[in-house]
Amino acid sequence: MARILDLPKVELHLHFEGAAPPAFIRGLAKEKKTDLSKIFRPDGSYAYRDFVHFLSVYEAATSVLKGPEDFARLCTALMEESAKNGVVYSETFVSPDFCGGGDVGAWREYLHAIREAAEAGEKTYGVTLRGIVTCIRHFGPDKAKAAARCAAETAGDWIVGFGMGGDENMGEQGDFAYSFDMAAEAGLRLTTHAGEWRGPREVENAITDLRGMERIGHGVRAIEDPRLCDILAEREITLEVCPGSNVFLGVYPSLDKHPIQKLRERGVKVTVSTDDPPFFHTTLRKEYERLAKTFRWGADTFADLNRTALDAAFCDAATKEAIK
Ligand code: ES4
Ligand code: ZN
Repeated sequence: MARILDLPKVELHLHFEGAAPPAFIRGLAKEKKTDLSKIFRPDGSYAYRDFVHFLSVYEAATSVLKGPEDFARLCTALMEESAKNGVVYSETFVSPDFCGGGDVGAWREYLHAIREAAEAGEKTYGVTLRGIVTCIRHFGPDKAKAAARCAAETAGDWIVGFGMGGDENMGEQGDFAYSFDMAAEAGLRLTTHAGEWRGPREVENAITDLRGMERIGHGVRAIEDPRLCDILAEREITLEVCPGSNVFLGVYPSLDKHPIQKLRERGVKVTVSTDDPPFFHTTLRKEYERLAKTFRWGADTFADLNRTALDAAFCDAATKEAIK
């Protein structure tokens, strides 16, 4: 098991604010004299009932992250935690909606602070971090356009992708085509959350109604449609699978019922990530440990998952080469 847990890991699906430990958020709330007691349980963990409530608790927690400096501190905390888990490369979802409200000038200031922390963190912790600008589906297509504009203006060696998270039951993937097109034209690579709460049609919509989709966040419910699995396999669309998140939120009742193994067997490219680790009481090491036990995966399987993840990473070839 130690051989598996100590493997160098590549993580592709990690929400920046969702990586904030509850103690970190409580500390900021205290500094800012904000009462956040209703989002914490007596044991100090985040308190929410279901996914939609999770999103509102997430937004409440994020509300105490006020300026660029707070996001820089969070970046350092995230990288320290990633390093503890043996992560060598990580892509994280950052949202202009939480960093200046979609204003390009303000976003640049937040991004500058985050990047400075990421560069320092790379030296201190040996983790390479890249950003995926992420719009939030339940904020609607207009807010998504503002996020895409921020993404397009800052596309480059650090902001490497554009994505969408949020409530999958709100609107349709195609409502956001303008934003995804704008991001793609700026050279950004694309991913979107799909097939977590809605079924396989949502994954199909993501790859047909949005041009150039290369990865899908979650995407696990594609397993319900064998023909769709064949298409994903053939097009080498990579799923950013977050098994612990899916089980914690009740998408599947337990890990042994999770389709990650079946997706692999069908030839779909899958990777493993944590989503919002402290919210789901997980870490990447815990994910590996549970997967190894449940599916009897050995070090070779995990090495394969990490190769797939590095192949599907949105950074440039030189960065990948330096990680190998
Ligand atoms: C999410 Cl917008 C957002 N933030 C954090 N986690 C998420 N999962 C799905 N959407
Ligand atoms: Zn997610």
